[in-house]
Amino acid sequence: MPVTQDSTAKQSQKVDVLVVGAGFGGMYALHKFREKGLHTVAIEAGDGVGGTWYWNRYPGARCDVMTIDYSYSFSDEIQQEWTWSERFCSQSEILSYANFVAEKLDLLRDIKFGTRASVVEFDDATQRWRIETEQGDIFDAKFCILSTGPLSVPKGVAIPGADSFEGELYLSARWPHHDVELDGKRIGVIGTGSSGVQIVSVVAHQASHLHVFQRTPSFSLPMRNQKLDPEYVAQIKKHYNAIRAVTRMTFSGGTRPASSRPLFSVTVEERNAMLEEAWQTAGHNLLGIFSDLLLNKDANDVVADFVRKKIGETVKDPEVAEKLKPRGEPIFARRPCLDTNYYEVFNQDNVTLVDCLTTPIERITPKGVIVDGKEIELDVIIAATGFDALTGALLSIDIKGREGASLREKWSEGARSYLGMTIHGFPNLFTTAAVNGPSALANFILLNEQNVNWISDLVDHMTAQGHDTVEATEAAEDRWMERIAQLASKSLMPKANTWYTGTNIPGKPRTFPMYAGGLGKYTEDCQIVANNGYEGLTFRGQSATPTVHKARETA
Ligand code: N01
Repeated sequence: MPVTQDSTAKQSQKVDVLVVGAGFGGMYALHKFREKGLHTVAIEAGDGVGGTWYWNRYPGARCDVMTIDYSYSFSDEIQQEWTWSERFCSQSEILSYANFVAEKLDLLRDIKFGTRASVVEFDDATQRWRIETEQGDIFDAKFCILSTGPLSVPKGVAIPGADSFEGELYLSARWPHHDVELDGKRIGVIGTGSSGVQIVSVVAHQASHLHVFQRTPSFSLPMRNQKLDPEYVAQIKKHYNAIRAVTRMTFSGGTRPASSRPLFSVTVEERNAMLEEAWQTAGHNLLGIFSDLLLNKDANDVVADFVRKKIGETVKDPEVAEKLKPRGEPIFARRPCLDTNYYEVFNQDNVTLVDCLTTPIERITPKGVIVDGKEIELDVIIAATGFDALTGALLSIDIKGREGASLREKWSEGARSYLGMTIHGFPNLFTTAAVNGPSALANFILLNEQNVNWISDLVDHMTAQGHDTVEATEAAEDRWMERIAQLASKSLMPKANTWYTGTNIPGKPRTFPMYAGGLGKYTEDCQIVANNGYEGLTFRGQSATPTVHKARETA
């Protein structure tokens, strides 16, 4: 594809690797490729590192993966130097960690902040990528790595009248960087996914009155957060590398329990005791104490009933409790929330639950929100309405591959790629922790490390063999997509209307575009591809004819 005249007129910066995004994936990619001696530059739309933790600074923002797992494992020095204060850390502590790593690795000098990629275009003549930014930069790169994150494009407030609101309106995923005074205000929170649940649990104690606008209720489990005991931290640090070696091969990429015991293999009394223990110690353990909760609907129903019972026991008003109980979708098919006293706040006199399933928000007015024909007056609206997930950030960029082929067109019926890292028709372009890999189903930091390491090994292989470009074959991509579909077909996760399936965005094709076999199995799949001489990839050298490495049938 010849580059446009307009573009050629501008001065471009030539690099070996251009990384888009400076969240945990982009930061590690920058470090890894720079360490190889490749001239690597990252661009980042925000004004700092941290990705999701840079943007999502809403009240109560906290990670639902344990901190001992949710941190880089590639550097023992970083592991030993950094000490987490809590079992599940706050956004501000995670952002401090990202900045600590950026400083430690001296990353900032090669990141261009406030810079958003707008066009990423392959030049067939030079076999290189041209990356244009909204700010007018042009990069000319041999490799382009898109670490744009699965949850980085907020859905916004698609409710009529939102622009007319005269109070303060905040998006949870674009929370301002200045202090927001919420004490004593009339607040409305729209959305009850992970973000909304965390916000509600905090602002209920600040608001003069809080209205929670809930459409689909989420299952929320008690986080049971706690300060980390120094002796425990010392033990973790002593054995960190061994712990990481194990967690990398688990389903989630974390140290939480993962049993091989099906739910109906124990007596009713035994399973009730196990469910109760998980509820009392750490709600996220509920997913791991039995092996079949994502596979067997009857087993899943038992856990869903258990959580519904807990909601009923916590919320005093039976009508409110009933509305808070999720029904019609398996538990864990919608990502479960982890909370601190979420259900308890509905016992407060200053908290009202508005059931938007029976009485949807009709419109937003200058003074508040109209529901069921009545205006609820508000000073502040917080929209925690979710994201155009998995594909939103990639498709917000105009990506054109060989012969001008458009990624938006290629993905019009759903995202297609190989291993969630490389796309047929888009040579030397890589995605990390992206769609068609485990993505948000796995510990995001360990997954990013695995992806970047795999891509790095592939680039080493190309250098050794004298190859200039690499891309997935169409056949390998087809087989990988069959594997994604086959794994999803065994799981209950595709059965809900969520950002997992794309149904939260009107017009988006319904798919389940994540690898549902777990991080460990995925890592094995990627390793097999490498061990078999990078099967399923086509390499081209400057003088050589294309070398196609045929993919085997995946199991
Ligand atoms: O977004 P969501 P999120 N009127 O899509 C509702 C990660 N995360 O930002 O389902 C009324 O889950 C919508 O209702 P419905 C985590 O992976 C992690 O909360 O469309 N309601 C839903 O209730 C998570 O899964 C952490 O019926 C409207 C909500 O908005 C992912 O991010 C913290 C509406 C959106 O929920 C996304 O979570 C936060 C409307 N017009 C996020 N439009 C942690 O690590 C939308 N909704 C803890």
